[in-house]
Amino acid sequence: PLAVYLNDYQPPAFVVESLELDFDLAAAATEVTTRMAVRRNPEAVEPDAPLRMYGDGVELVSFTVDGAKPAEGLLEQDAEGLLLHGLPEAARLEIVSRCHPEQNTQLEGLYASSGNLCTQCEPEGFRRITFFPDRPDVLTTYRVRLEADRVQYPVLLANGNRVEAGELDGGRHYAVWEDPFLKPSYLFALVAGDLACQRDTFTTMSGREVQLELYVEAHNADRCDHALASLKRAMRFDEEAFGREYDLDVYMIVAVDDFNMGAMENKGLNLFNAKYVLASPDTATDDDFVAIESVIAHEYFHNWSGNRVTCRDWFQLSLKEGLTVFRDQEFTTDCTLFGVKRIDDVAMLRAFQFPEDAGPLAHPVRPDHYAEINNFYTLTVYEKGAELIRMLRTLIGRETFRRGLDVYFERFDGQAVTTDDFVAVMAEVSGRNLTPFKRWYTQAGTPRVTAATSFDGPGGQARITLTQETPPTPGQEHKEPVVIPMRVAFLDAEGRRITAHQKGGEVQDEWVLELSEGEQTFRFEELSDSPTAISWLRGFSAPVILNANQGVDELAHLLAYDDDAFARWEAAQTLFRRAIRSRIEHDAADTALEAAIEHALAALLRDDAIEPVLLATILQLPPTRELAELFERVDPVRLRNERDDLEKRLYMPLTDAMQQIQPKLDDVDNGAFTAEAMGRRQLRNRLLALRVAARDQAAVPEALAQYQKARSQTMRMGALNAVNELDHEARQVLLADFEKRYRDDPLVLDKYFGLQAGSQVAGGFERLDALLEHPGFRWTNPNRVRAVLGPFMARNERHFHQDDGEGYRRMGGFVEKLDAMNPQTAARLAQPLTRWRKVDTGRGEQMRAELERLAALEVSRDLRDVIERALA
Ligand code: BAL
Ligand code: ZN
Repeated sequence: PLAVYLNDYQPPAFVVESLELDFDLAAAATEVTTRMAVRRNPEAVEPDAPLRMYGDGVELVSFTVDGAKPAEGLLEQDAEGLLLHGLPEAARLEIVSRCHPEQNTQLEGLYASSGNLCTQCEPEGFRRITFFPDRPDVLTTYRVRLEADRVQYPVLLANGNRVEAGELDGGRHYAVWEDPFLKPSYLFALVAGDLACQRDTFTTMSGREVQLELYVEAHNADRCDHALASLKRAMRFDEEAFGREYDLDVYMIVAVDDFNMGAMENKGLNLFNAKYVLASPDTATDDDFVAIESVIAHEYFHNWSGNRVTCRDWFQLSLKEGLTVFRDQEFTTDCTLFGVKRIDDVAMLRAFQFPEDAGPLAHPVRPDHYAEINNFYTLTVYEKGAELIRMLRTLIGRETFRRGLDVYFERFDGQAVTTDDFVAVMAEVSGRNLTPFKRWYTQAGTPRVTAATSFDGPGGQARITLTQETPPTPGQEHKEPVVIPMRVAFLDAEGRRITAHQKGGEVQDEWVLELSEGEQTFRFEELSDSPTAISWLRGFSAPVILNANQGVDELAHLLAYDDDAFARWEAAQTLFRRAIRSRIEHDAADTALEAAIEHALAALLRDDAIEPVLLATILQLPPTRELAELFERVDPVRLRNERDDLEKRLYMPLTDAMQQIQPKLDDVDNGAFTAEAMGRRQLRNRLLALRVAARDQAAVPEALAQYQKARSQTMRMGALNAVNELDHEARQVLLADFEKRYRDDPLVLDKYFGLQAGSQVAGGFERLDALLEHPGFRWTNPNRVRAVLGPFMARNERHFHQDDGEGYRRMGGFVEKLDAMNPQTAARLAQPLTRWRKVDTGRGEQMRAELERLAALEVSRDLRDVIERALA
């Protein structure tokens, strides 16, 4: 496909001074009357350029300029939409157009979901509703009139404030909404439907009362409390932590069944995938509760980072997404315990973003070209983007960073800006030259850092030498060094921090070393003791792969004592990775290493002081997809088997120790939703799963009992997850019960789909077939499709990577089928196939063959873009 380049950016030829949209809504065909006042943009490059209005699948009914039809030849219709030539300095346009919500299975633009009508406009969905200069730097005010059947669509919502509503003849009614804030078209939204409303209020820091309205289907009305409570917590947090206040009188959230993304931050009217709204203890796990709180907060935080200050063009996507992920991470950190949020975020980054950054789809946080922007809503733009913000804060300090954010929001309020603008503000407030830092935005790939140390004994000196290198990525052969803030501390034999100073610096017990060159040495003087261990990259201070060549004893020491939760967890992870690597590379277990790990884990299990949630997190081995990054190419089936075997061997001798903790966790199913309570449930479920994995005979009946007695979805799923890899009757019994219980509850049924599809128990293809035939499955619903195909590719190595290629062919076929309905979701689901170069040659070639088969078909632009990059 043709690419769009950042360097080609030009300001729009026209500004839109105001916009009125009239919708005559019906599922089969909706007529839209678009009235806009346009004026030539003084910043336009060409003074007499035509007005470009994009349109995608929209029928043009009529078009007038200042009340008259444009003269012959002035209005051009092409593949991208409309081009209007010969416009004066200012004009009023009126366009009547038609779109077809019911036929819209792409779920972009205006579409029907469960009998309701709703929209998704980011990034380029607005052009599927009407013709418009649909680009994020065209901001205007919207007045929207919705008219629809009163019985079928009693609720009519759009952005802003409702200024008028009334009944009409013929069983119809209408509502008029005005949004006083300037916004780009991607933040437009409307909803027409039969929905129940749960209400609450929030009083802002300046004392304004905001109405909170959560719209769901009536049968879900009892699953809204958590989302509303989360929203209020997020609103308060944004005031307290970032000084940001909400600006409209009403904040609406609508739960939608069929939704491509997690949620969408449309101004004052968020649309949510129902999965990230609806929760009750019986239907949602603790993880679901946490995820909902985080997504609710994320969309709310966008009101400032994204809506009030938006992106100039889509290359700047991380301007709002990286910053908003950073903000939601701060919020969740505030709600959870002991650094575990940071660990969870790092684990996700490593399992998903690092592989992306090392594969054919690698791209910078601020890409410089794209063929299909839908494919750039990535872990790199979001999660790595958030890491960049975090590093900026580390480099300039918390207070300066906060001041910078205030300046940023104030200065650019109502504007569409760039990541350069953001960094420039941080440079201004800190007085630092951040130009070298900007390489993080323009350079793809995960830097590899090597650390070496030498010591002169007690009271003496220490030297740390750090080197960095970033491997090549597609289109970027040569990489420059980036600015890496490396947080370190030295620990003594009791795990206490050692003090020292850098030349001319103060005595400290923790440092942020700034590595900005290929190699640098940092010197420390007058160490108060000789270090037993070095705690590196504390808090994961930079998104890099670190090799510090630490010995097993040093890692065990960190695991036992480190006061930084990330570094403590990382010590265990490093040990696990080393053991796996040894098994794969030497075809044998390193028994001495594994004995040392077991010993360290045993000590951890005896440690009464460790927080349950941290213990649960540390005990978990890395997932296969993260481990695969340790190798150039690897047989994923073998890797999974080695991983599971290591887990079994490490925990077999520890089953008694694990069982002894259990009585302390017998009361966890208590309906409490504090971080402590959730952490204890997590530990209880982790111990159960590890005992099952370690073949503890007593654990399976305990899992059965836990399931049967469970009063919460967390404990039910804990039991199911524990037995899901067992070819055992217990698994069948529990799954059958679960299916029966939740057959008519789609969001919970998705968990059943995931368990069945993700299990490596023999018969994976038969189970897959059965799931796709299940009455609860629908190809047109992204949640259902993702629930089945996602875990099959992510966790079921045995079947997805079956050596005859059956898994690849099946998935390729499903991607092809889905692409005809929903290209955006299809392109996403195709991504595991793109990793063919990481998989052992025999399998890799079969994956490539499946991609080539797809490439030869007529596929969507979304899918073609992914396939072409994967094969390049
Ligand atoms: N802007 C798309 C959905 C999200 O990131 O919030
Ligand atoms: Zn976002």
